[in-house]
Amino acid sequence: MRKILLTVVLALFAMPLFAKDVVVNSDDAMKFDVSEIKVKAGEEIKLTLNHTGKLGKDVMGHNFVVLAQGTDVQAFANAAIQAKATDYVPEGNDSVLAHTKVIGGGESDTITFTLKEKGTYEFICSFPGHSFMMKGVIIVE
Ligand SMILES: [Cu+2]
Repeated sequence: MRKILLTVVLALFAMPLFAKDVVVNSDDAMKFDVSEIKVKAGEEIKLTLNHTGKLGKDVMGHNFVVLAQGTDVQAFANAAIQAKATDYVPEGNDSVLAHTKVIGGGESDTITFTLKEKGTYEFICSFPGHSFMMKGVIIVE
């Protein structure tokens, strides 16, 4: 009986009381290793973007940008090209729900964010020319 109780208590502690950890790796081949991320509505997401390559952020920089549902991704990516000073995230753009900074080989960045509404959110790397390869979806259930 006591053992069962202990197991139940441990199981409770093992539940995601804190943020959901998501790790996304990117590389010199202009790829994310994840194309689909599933989370629950309202849960805090702790997302770490790693760059496992060797190239610097000026030539092979990557970021992770979460876009609002219904965003015209191509139009956003085009606007982002102009925003080098702000890590290719246009300032004051309502489409951006969360983003990391731009990182180069060997670097990482971690962000936390929450998606409250169920649905499908697109994510991209907004470094010029990368979004057609570096993209995926966050499915919020
Ligand atoms: Cu990139």
